[in-house]
Amino acid sequence: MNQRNIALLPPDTHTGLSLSDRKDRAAGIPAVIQSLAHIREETGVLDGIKILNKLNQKDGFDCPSCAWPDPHHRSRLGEYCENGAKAVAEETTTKRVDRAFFAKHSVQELGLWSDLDLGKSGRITEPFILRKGRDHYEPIGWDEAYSTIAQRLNGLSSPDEGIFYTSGRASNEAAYVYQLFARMFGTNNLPDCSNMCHESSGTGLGETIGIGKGTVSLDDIYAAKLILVMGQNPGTNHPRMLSALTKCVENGGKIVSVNPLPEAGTHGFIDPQNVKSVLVNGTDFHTLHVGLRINTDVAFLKGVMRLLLDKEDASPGSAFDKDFIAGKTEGYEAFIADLRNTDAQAMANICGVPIGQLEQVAQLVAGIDRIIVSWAMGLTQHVNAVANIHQVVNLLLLRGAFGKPGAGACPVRGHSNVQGDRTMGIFERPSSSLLDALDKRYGFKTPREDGTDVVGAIEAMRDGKGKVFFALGGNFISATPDSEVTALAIMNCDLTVQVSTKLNRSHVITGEEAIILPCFGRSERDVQNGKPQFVTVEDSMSVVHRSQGAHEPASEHLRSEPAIVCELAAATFGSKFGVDWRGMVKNYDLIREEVQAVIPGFDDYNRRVRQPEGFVLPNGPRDGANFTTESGKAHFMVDHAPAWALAEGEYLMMTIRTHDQFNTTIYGLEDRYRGIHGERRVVLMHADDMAKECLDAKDRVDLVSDHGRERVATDFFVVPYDIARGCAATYFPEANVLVPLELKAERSGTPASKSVVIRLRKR
Ligand SMILES: Nc1nc2c(c(=O)[nH]1)N[C@H]1C(S)=C(S)[C@@H](COP(=O)(O)OP(=O)(O)OC[C@H]3O[C@@H](n4cnc5c(=O)[nH]c(N)nc54)[C@H](O)[C@@H]3O)O[C@H]1N2
Ligand SMILES: Nc1nc2c(c(=O)[nH]1)N[C@H]1C(S)=C(S)[C@@H](COP(=O)(O)OP(=O)(O)OC[C@H]3O[C@@H](n4cnc5c(=O)[nH]c(N)nc54)[C@H](O)[C@@H]3O)O[C@H]1N2
Ligand SMILES: [Mo]
Repeated sequence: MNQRNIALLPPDTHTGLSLSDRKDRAAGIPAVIQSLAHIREETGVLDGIKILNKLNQKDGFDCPSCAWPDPHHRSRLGEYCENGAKAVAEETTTKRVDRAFFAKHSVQELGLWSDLDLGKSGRITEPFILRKGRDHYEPIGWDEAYSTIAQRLNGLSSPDEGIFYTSGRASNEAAYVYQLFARMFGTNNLPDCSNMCHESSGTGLGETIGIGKGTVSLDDIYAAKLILVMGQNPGTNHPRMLSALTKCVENGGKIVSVNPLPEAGTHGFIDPQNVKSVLVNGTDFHTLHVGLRINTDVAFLKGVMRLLLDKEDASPGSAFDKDFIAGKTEGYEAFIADLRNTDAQAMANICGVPIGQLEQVAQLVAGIDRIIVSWAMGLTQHVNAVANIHQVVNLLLLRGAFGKPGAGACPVRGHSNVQGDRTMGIFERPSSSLLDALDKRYGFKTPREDGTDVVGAIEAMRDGKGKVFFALGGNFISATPDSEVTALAIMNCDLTVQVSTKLNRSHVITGEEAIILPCFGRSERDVQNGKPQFVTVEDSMSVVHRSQGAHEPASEHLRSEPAIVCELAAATFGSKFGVDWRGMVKNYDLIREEVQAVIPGFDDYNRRVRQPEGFVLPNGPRDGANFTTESGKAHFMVDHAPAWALAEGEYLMMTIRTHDQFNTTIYGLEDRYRGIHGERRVVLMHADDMAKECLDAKDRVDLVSDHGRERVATDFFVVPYDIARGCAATYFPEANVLVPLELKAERSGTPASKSVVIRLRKR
């Protein structure tokens, strides 16, 4: 147990709140000004522009921000957005966390810093170790670091006491060798950020269409007649999606947003790179905004489908694609029987919206098959999140909206290579076909028992069953639910290791001993054995392509992620498995040859990925409505719509991102589109609810969640906002302390961080 006296939570100090009107259109010139301001401050103007010119270009590097795909024709003016530029500024900062930094600041002191200040301290320059009983990190050589970790791992009484976390920025090459390393070590304990993110999408899609991935391409977005954007804030989190939505609207498509908040990017877009767009104040997307309550999407979708059924009854063939349903699906009868018992008005009441809005959506849906539903965390982070995905698929199946241009399911991934990491085998519940392929290739017996996911890993560490925690990127402490519980769990470990670029809270709240292994960022040049290397990634639409940085690394002592994993494997296993780990480090083509031999869809990997646009992985449902379920048919699913049931004084809280952060990395304090400036400890509430609670704007409250025991997030400002009544919104990660570990999605295990019941306590 780490006995250091470290603050378990970040400080609750205030930075100063000011409010302005919210925007109903995203981007425009302010976006350009903001990107340049971050680049100027962190990187310097000349270097910054040079690096940005390589961002998302065919010969350049993949943006480390989101997983939105690149269009065929890349703009030479810049194929990136404001938040991509901020991510690059953050990575290419000229500030450094070096020996002098750690000599000056103890971990106890760093524990009192905000996430913003920790992140802004700069790039880590060499490996560091926090030895048992010491309060300061000290430098350690790479070889000693590897052998220390290997020794600890080899000393565990069972391989399952090792936990190997991955954040979704790791390349395919790093991810492949990492999962191989963990399985050769003897465990499937491979939790990843996906467990907290799109796990519910993967589970829900797998159960219905047989593949846990989206089924659309960018061309489909351009060709769609209707896109339902559900539980997603693309203006902030996937800004380049707005260019695609603009094309859709210009081609006559309609956009409906379904969200408790009216987010700027789903209402309109001013393309800052297009003079005409700036002059005419952009493109209006605003077909319809359904401002439903949090976690009422099942009710919304069932209500719409009930209205479609009424249309179909009144005029057969007008609302359902009967041929598609008969030929391609099963479970229709049970689904329709349930729908007949569903009252559309009751569903509208649960959502807290007029039934007329559901009728409008049903009207838009009936008669067209070019329908796409896109979604992100608003659908996946609830207890019944998997049901949300089922109902999305049901709607698409009724219209036969699979395997056709302009149609399909579009879960918009978060981290830039989170989808690729899964394809490479980062999964705590691997398929037996993957394990069989590994056994065959390497002649060893892979562990067959499922490993722990994120929540399971926290429980294991809390209960003394997880002893060495290794993180390939990310910020486990701040990203996970129940911050105090998680902090104590991590502190219960013997050793925690972070492979990272920048400092974060996971370097401060650690096991008894802690090691930091600093790595290259995406934008940086990776030369091995005198030869420049590239890595590969998979975007949200299953396109696998190259990423090659060109910028001088932040320090000469950094290593690449594939090199770190391979060196660690060599130190841990010696020559045991006969794998040429060091050979793979010298030439990443050799890693890709391993991938090709084990993972389906990667034939001729090294040649195909050198094509300027990479290649697209096979996807049955997308490539002709060939569902990859056991029966070959897509399944209609029956799910119950949870009632809206809160006691007096209770609110349902979602934790969301501001416009000025990447997950736990805080870029600044501006939530520009929402008109909230200078402060992150805010709780957004409807004015009527505030009046009910006798609260005025900027009043200070503690937020209390009573799930099993009392959890408190202290000192938040109340902000009146255009949010559904009965709902509240706070920012992630400040409010994670309120998310109970045991509150998670059924079957996918995703923390329900958008469904936390809270009360307010006035200060
Ligand atoms: N700049 C930037 N880009 C990012 C990230 C970032 O932090 N910053 N993070 C990346 C990652 S890892 C991810 S996963 C994605 C996240 O992308 P998003 O999912 O867009 O991010 P959130 O801020 O969590 O927003 C969720 C949205 O869902 C809505 N919502 C919440 N609950 C419900 C509900 O019950 N029903 C419906 N219909 N809507 C609901 C919220 O109002 C909000 O608009 O973005 C990726 N891209
Ligand atoms: N309450 C609440 N909690 C949430 C969410 C929510 O909406 N609400 N969202 C969840 C979601 S969707 C996700 S994906 C998770 C995110 O969980 P994580 O992926 O664990 O967290 P990040 O904040 O993305 O990780 C940031 C850190 O990654 C490191 N890093 C940056 N670039 C690199 C790189 O190139 N290589 C390496 N090795 N390290 C790098 C830096 O040190 C940085 O501090 O959080 C989840 N937690
Ligand atoms: Mo995510």
